[in-house]
Amino acid sequence: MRKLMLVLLACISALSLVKADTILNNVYARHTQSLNGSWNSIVDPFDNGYYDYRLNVSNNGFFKNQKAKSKSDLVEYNFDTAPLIKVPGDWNTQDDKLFFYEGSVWYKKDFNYTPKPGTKAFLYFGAVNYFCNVYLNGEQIGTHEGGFTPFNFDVTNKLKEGSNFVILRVNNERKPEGVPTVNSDWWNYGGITRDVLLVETPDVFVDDYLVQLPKGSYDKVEGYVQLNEKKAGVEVSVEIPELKIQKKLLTDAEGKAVFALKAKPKLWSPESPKLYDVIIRNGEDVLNDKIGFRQIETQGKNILLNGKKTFLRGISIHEEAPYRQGRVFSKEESMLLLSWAKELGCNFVRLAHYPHNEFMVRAAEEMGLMVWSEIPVYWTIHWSNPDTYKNASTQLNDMMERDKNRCGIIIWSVANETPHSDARDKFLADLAAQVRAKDNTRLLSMAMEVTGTKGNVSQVKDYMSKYVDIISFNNYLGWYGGTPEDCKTRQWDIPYDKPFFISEFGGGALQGKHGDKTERWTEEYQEELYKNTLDMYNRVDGFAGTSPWILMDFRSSRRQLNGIQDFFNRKGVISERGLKKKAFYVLQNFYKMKKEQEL
Ligand code: GCB
Repeated sequence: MRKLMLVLLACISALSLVKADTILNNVYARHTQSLNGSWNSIVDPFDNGYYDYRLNVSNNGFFKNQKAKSKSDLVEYNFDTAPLIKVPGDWNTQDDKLFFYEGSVWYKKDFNYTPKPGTKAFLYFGAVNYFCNVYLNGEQIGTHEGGFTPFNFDVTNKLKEGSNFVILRVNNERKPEGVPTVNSDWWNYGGITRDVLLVETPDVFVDDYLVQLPKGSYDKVEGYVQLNEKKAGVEVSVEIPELKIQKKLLTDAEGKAVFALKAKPKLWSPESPKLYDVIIRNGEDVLNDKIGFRQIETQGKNILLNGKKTFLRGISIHEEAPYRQGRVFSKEESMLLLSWAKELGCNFVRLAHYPHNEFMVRAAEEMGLMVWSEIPVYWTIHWSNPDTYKNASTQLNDMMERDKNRCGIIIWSVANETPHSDARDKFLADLAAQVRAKDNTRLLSMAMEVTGTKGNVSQVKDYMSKYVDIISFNNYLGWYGGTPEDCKTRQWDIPYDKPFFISEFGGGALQGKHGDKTERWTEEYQEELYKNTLDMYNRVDGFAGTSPWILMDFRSSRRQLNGIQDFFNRKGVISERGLKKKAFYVLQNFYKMKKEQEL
């Protein structure tokens, strides 16, 4: 009975936790103080700093940052002498002992702050994997679940003049009901993996805006400016100097100013990734952005960019750093990965399997790469669990919120390789409806699977097909089933009047391992697989693009074969050390040919 009471109490206190505020749009254009750098860290496998010895959430946990006041005082932790860890950065690649670690780590950072009248302050996190409790000066200010989306808390009334400290309990244990769930094929990098910023804004400020071409139009720029408060009659302005737009607007009762302006911007495309300087102003509060304009649509089996048929010459990318491994968090590393995609001849990247950092998305846009952006609804998600759905839906919302002004993103993807069931169909249909309700200027898809094969005919028939604009599916013919030779005779039955896109194909090769084309793990096998697969799909009507799996070998706990995998998924066309495999050149040639055909 007592045990039950305690569990109930723990549940109630968990429910009363504060959730993060709405996300501050374009945070890097705001007035910020970086809290990146070295933080003190305490590894806490038993969650000793969170629960007491009866497993109740402690009200005197590590977040109090206690220090022994006298020589007889008992305090069994000390942040001041605890090892340093870098933020941003996953913990797995910073300390060998944490390579496989899944559990809690405490982080602490001291910082100075001088409150200013008429100014609000927010604590912003680019991403923390997977769950965190955030404490400021010894009090919890909120929690966040989901490892790849940003969140922030209003801390205006919680900051002190002078010295302050922020503490996080970060927990990356995989949970069956989580998003992603326990089952995945990438490294579960834990920690504060993206930037931490203290953001200052005026009391009344622009917390969101949208500037875009409305669906189907080329001579109008429309959108809105949204204040943090429901305040009517506030003057805000939208400026796009190059288009001679300088428009003053007044907010309505919701604190929102909607606009539609005549303009004929030069369109963004991979060949000419034109971005305009856009300035959103609310008195002293000024936000600068770079925004492009384009139309993306489908017509029958074609994908049209700015009204012109386009083949998506893509590659899938994990957010994993070349040479050093670990999570990518910088513009520089994002650009390195994307420059390899450019070298391949890509005009498109699939950022798998979760929202990548904002630098990656912005860099892709600047470099002329269209983007597929995805949430980690992957494999064996708990389809019938309402909390799981809420979690996925929140991640979808937050991904779309952060990147709504990125014209480079052309596809929102709501899932990857999910097994058919009624519960799954309902879950994904609801996510699809969410995308449609929020954005009609981009396409919707999800990476599906092959339904079955009879003789040499493979069929793709998925109930979700009616919800998507593009029939995307992953298929590993020649690797998980059949041989590369089978591609020569395989026929495809894809009974939809929609473009089809191969979101994944591929096979593993250890860079530098050579042999004949029938020997697994050799570059020659992978090369042959690429040749035959590309030939095969290229024969099928409606083939509108592909993002082979994958740009670079990446760490995965599932990949254990010694001497070959050593905890790397070897399906990269480039090794983790940046060395190109033979398949790289097959794909490069194919894309050269596809590009020439479009000219
Ligand atoms: C897939 C998954 C991807 C895996 C890949 C593989 O279908 O979508 O996450 O890494 O197969 O290598 O098996």
